[in-house]
Amino acid sequence: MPEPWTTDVRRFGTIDSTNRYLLDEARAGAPDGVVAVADHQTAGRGRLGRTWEAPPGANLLVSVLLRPAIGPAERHLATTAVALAAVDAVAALGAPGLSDVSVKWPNDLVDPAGRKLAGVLAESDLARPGADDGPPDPVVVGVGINVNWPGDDTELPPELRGHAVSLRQLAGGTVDREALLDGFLVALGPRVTDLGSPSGRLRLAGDLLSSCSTVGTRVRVDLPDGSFEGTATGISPEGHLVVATGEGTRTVVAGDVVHVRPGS
Ligand code: BT5
Repeated sequence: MPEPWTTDVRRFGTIDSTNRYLLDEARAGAPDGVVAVADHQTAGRGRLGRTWEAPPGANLLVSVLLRPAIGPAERHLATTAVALAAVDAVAALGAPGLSDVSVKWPNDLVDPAGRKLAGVLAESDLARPGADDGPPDPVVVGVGINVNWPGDDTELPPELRGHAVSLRQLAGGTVDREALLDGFLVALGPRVTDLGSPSGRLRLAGDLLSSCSTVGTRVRVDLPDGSFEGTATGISPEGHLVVATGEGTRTVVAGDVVHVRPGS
């Protein structure tokens, strides 16, 4: 069995948020390579103040502390590295039904029907940049993967019905969370190594392109100052989404993307 990326895995029964925990650890000087895993989060975070839902003991809730020596323009690739490790780990479970999971840019894992299987949240503390001669600034990347919840749509809150899916549903039976965590930590090693070199970062962007169901799709991009529509045509070397619109090409660094079905 290949080695896991780290052995510093801190386990929690109940915690507010594994991302919050590691951001605090990072502020206190914790090094690259700390992992936090929880059975239950009382304040699981999504992006933009949204929440991440998971009942106790059912799903994988894990965050990793990275200190990649990369500039702000390439920080998206930290999300990419973790999302690709999650895709790798799901595929490594080897169950039928789990090989068609893709990445919906910027931070979701989805099934072929577009239902959300997992979400990735990268947070950094750029208000407190590190000293020039200190370790690189931290980025905490958390992923929530729906493993054994929901068992079916009726278990979901109404707003998630038809929009969320679990590995259990896709595999047709319960899935071992520990095996998934082990696979994730193994898959993370080469992905994090890739973050540290220009050629590795190109590989991450290329692998994101191969795994990304957004590319080739008609999309609506929601930005803080408005929305626009176009066709997603590629991924930039920094991991950003390239969208062709009637007025030319736009590169999206951050935003919410909706896959628009023709005619909708
Ligand atoms: C995300 O945000 O998808 C990032 C989720 C990251 C969660 C992990 S768990 C470990 C670590 N610690 C944390 O505190 N967070 C991270 P976003 O793209 O904003 O999506 C959030 C939206 O997804 C919600 O507003 C719901 O609509 C939907 N959602 C919530 N829980 C879900 C679930 N279990 N499955 C599918 N969709 C869900």
